[in-house]
Amino acid sequence: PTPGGPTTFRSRLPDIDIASHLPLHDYCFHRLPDLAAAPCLVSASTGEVYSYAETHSACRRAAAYLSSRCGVAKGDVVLLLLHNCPEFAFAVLGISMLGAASTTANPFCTPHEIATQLRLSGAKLVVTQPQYADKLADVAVITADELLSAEDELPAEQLADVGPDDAVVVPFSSGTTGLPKGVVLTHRSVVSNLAQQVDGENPNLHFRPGEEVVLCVLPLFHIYSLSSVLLCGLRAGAAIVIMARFEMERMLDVIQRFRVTAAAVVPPLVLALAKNPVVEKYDLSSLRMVLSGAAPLGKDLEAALRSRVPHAVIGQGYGMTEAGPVITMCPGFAKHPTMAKSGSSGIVVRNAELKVMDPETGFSLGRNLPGEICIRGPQIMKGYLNDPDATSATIDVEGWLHTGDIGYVDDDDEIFIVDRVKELIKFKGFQVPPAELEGLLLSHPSISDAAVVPQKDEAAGEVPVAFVVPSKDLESEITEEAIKVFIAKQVVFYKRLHKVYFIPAIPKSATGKILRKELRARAAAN
Ligand code: AYL
Repeated sequence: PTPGGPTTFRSRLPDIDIASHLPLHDYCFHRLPDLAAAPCLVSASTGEVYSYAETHSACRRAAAYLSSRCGVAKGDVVLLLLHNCPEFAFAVLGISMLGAASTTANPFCTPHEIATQLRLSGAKLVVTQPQYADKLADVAVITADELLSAEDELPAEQLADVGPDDAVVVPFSSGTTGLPKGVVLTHRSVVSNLAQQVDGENPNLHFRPGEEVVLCVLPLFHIYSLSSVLLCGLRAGAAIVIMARFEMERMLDVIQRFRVTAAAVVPPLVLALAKNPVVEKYDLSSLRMVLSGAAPLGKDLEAALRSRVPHAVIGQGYGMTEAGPVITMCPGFAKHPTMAKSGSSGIVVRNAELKVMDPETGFSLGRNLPGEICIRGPQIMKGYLNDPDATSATIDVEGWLHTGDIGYVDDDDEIFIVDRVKELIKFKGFQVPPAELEGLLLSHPSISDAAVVPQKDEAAGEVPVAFVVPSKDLESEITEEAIKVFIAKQVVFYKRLHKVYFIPAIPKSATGKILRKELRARAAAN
């Protein structure tokens, strides 16, 4: 409630018609008749090119294989444990055709992390590369190359009857608090959010059909690359150049060789592009847009990159897995671009409402006043999988998704993200949920209490650091190094602790909540 009614903000661009009745695969391949022979997926490592017709056919064959050989059917969940490759796309869209859903995980995750996601998602099959297969137990496994071993495509009459409210992608996110949870994104939410980016007379993110060459170096198991690179690229009719992993010189070579025109990156990659002298050896003149997202991009860094690629528009997208994911996008990427200020994360996507909520009063705030960013529209998640409590703590009864990010809207409708009030730590754009590390620390016999908070870091943005209360008597036996190793053995690389501070007690509120703000300040002072 707000005196005078809530203040809501909308896009500077007009609303559009969204084909939200379409299943994701039909929505993505709508340009197939015009672009059948145009390049769609390009494997940077093998040089192999799949045209739109070949990509569509490969998705249909993947669907046939998953259905007839693996028994995947409507309502099922399949875990994709893959580094970037064309088969990632075949799997996601083939699974969509069957009315099933993909849940995605980093193949560097530990067997325990993967087992947890398998259990929570209810996945009955894993698609992976051979080198990761030994991380899996008690579940059916196929390798990515098997996907194309079906002779025939899935017959049209076997395409599942898919409704807009069926799940299609179930990425994992810890949201504003607690452990990672399955985020149920439906056909409607994904299609709506893609449309909000690339559809309409004046797309906010304009990829030119049959001309754009988009770099897919960020991992597709994260929603940023899956949405803004792969699925937006397909919908818009771009060529998508897929790199299995990030390696600086390889990436520069790929940009030069394939004349990449649009690159989606994260701030640590901007840092490398802006500062690494090796960049001078390559011709990056083909680049016309560089999108940075998943973590804040500093003004200085943006300026440093601008001097390296003066011909490209540099701007930010801001989003959250639960939001479908994109919330704001730089208007400089539109077909008819308008200026965005340095440090801005762009304007709210079309066909959506954004409000800024005062965390103290719950009232919505006007321009230039920082508060919690909330977003509402057809694109947000249906909810957390099997977790109605977490869902209602995140999406309120009026349909607003609360992001846990603090930001404001300026006089030109641009959004600036200035802080984060949720627990989440972001290492190079990857999610590090403190609750997960705290749980592991508490399982250590020599630790009686623990809290994990972010610490600013030049290269990674933030790194997780722990405050630890040693158990009585065992005090002498525990070291910072031992705790770091204890955690490192159990988690994927980006969740490793960078520092451990021993303290006599964790500061807590009267209700027992960790006073994270206080610990963040202490970590900053160290
Ligand atoms: P998740 N500036 C500041 N913080 C950001 C930004 C940004 N541009 N983007 C994301 N974040 C933080 O679920 C913010 O705290 O999704 C947000 O709540 O892994 C959290 O990261 C969400 O983390 C795009 C551009 C997707 C961005 C994204 C967001 C994906 C990150 C598609 O085109």
